[in-house]
Amino acid sequence: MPSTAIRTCPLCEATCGLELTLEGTEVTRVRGDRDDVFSRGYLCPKGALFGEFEHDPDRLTTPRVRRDGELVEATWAEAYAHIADRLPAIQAEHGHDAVAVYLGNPNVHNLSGQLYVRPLVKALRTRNVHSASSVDQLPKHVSCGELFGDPLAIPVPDVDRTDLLVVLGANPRVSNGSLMTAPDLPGRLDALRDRGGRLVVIDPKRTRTAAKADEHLAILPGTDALLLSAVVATLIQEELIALPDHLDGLVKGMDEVLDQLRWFTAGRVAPTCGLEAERIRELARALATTPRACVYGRLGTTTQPYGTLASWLVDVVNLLTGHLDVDGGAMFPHPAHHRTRRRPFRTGRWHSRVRGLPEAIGELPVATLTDEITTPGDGQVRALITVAGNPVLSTPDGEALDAAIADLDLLVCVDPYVTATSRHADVILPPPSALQRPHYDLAFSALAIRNVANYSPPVVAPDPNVPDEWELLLTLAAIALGQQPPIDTAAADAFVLRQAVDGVIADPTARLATHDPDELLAALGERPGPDRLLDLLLRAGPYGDGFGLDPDGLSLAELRDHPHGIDLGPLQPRLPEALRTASGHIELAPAAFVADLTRLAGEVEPATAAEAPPSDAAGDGLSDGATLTLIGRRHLRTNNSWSHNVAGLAKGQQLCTLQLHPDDATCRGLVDGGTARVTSTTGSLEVTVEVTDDLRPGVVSLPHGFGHDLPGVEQTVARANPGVNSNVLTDRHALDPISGNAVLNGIPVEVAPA
Ligand SMILES: Nc1nc2c(c(=O)[nH]1)N[C@H]1C(S)=C(S)[C@@H](COP(=O)(O)OP(=O)(O)OC[C@H]3O[C@@H](n4cnc5c(=O)[nH]c(N)nc54)[C@H](O)[C@@H]3O)O[C@H]1N2
Ligand SMILES: Nc1nc2c(c(=O)[nH]1)N[C@H]1C(S)=C(S)[C@@H](COP(=O)(O)OP(=O)(O)OC[C@H]3O[C@@H](n4cnc5c(=O)[nH]c(N)nc54)[C@H](O)[C@@H]3O)O[C@H]1N2
Ligand code: SF4
Ligand SMILES: [Mo]
Repeated sequence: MPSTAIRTCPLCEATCGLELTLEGTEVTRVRGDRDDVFSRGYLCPKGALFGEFEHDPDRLTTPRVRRDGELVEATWAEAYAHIADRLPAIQAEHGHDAVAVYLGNPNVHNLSGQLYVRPLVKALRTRNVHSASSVDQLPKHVSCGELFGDPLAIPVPDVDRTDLLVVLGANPRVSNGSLMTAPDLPGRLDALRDRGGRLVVIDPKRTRTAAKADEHLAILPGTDALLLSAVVATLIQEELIALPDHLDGLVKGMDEVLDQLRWFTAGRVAPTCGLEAERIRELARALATTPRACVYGRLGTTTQPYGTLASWLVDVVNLLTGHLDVDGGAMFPHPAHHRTRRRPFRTGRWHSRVRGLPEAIGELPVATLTDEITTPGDGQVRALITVAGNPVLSTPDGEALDAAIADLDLLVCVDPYVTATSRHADVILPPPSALQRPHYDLAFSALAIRNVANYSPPVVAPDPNVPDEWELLLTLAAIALGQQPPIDTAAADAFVLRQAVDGVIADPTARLATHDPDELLAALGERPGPDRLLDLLLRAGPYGDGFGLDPDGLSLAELRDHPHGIDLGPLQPRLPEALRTASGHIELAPAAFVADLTRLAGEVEPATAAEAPPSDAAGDGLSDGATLTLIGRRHLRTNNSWSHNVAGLAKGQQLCTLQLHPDDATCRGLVDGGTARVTSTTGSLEVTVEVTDDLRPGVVSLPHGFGHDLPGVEQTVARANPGVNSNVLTDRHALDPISGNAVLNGIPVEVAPA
């Protein structure tokens, strides 16, 4: 008899509800859950193939251990013993920093990753913590950390109520949204236009989102901060600045920001942006005069040389046009879980050993991991633990990293596949199927355009002989602390819970400050694993039952009774309550940001731009006939590096092509379907050409996450149609200097027939 189960999709940030049909443990059909309070039945091609992701025959079900050079199957005990033999010894001999960690994107889609990676990182006591954040959204964290005092207080566009949405460097019709959790963004963008609203897309490419917009501005890569500065300069010139009433008197540094940005007039910057000045001015006027309007910036604005400035200026523009923390503007979500109040935000609490790059949100830029592995000296990295990451394909200068990790003394990968990265592993620890674990979106409920809470219990009973991902992470933590496996993970979990309870009670902003920790522990009961921690966070959270304070409030039990989720309503204004700055104000003019405006201004002066190193010369992206500017793209049927093995998704299509404008193709003798050689200062590759006028002349596009033909990769479908690793072309020395985020867009390349 088939059974059905309701579950939130873990494959992207949209958090759609899935209705799964199962025969035994096998998913035989997936539909959108029409009763889901947020997604209302929406489903994309990836979600529809959720079952194929889970049942992929290449997924590992037992650990692998390297013996005589070969990655062979091993028992869990053997795999753990292998790690216990080496990991503590490496740290004892070479110091804690000799072990680095890389945390990949799927951790954020996984309750175990969200709750148990931190204990592992703490146990390792290393400064060499890296994650996919520094090839993604780190500039936004740093910008919000400085402005609002909380790197996780990220305003999201109130898509359902806005009448003008300006999208910079994002393609939500394909990505389904990022730092903007909303199922069915295609439908929501249609609805915006149906109610008479306008969508403006600013992107070097006429993307699917741009093609369906009211206006598309084909900006040159890397010039968003200039464009946004010119919007502010126009607001100043035309006296259009009007803060939201409730924020008057709450903003510090406003005069300084205005003084600094006045110079960046539309007339001055427009040629560098590749746009007409008047269109920038019109954009400023439209933002200022539309009562419900919002600017939203995403990946194209963060993975570039001015990532922090662009992220900052998005919020500056929203504030100055009266749209920050206001209905229909950019608003702060209020998720259901308790979030511990952090110390005042600060970057640079430590620096990377080799390049002296500053820490941000507890991590160092992954772009410098190769340097830390290959540069001898005290503190050299000799071991690496990856959890849900594939840095060889997803971080800059992938070839150099590939070579570096091959020489490590120990590589442990927590991953279900033998990938471009984990092929070098000494031990691979595969997590169980997503069907066997509970799901709750701690990260994405804090970025959602409505306040929603939705819990999914495991669909398939966990196998008692296979560790769940949280057990695996706690085992690694215990090993790092010198314990010998087998580890009592229930005891380790009790310790983690005790710390979490103490943390909640110690938090002066928590509702439970006067509670007795033992009472809370007793109320949470004896059930190790993420459910219990989640229950604590929900009950202590703003809508929670407060362990008796509000009997009608939220708890895990309450969510279990609502399998389609609980809608907690539209976003509400949250300032000043959500501010965590020391001053209690919005700090609009962080010193480092203001200082970086000098570099930005240098992009405008042709004489200065000419002196900048090529990787920083983003403003000079206008095609000079020889050098082209490379950007990336996503496809509806991909998910970073790890969806290409799902046969039903890939469908044998050639998705990894170099897209370029017909004029750029013709003058180089390139034809559609032919092969081009693409060369940057870092590397070179050959790739199939796709000629399209979707790109503006001078800009070419190549997706990331491909390149699955390296020796040893065990992804049969992906290998058959491997594509190329675009990060062979990206430079690990090209960073946004404030955040340390890698520059993955706007790469100067030469393109010629192969
Ligand atoms: N050039 C270029 N590079 C980019 C980007 C770009 O636009 N251009 N985008 C960047 C962005 S935004 C991101 S987020 C990064 C992503 O970079 P990564 O996070 O390094 O890469 P993913 O491809 O997401 O790899 C995830 C790995 O997690 C494994 N995995 C999947 N599910 C689970 C699970 O439940 N548990 C565990 N333990 N493992 C799991 C997969 O098998 C895969 O090996 O790439 C970045 N790199
Ligand atoms: N189908 C699918 N969905 C995904 C993913 C996936 O791999 N596949 N990955 C997920 C992840 S990890 C993330 S982080 C999100 C990302 O979500 P988005 O940010 O929406 O995704 P991208 O398609 O990378 O959009 C970036 C856009 O920026 C443009 N761009 C490049 N350089 C510049 C520039 O300098 N300025 C401006 N204005 N635009 C520029 C590119 O042309 C591109 O259209 O998507 C998520 N969703
Ligand atoms: S849009 Fe994202 S969350 Fe929704 S079904 Fe597709 S992959 Fe899953
Ligand atoms: Mo990402």
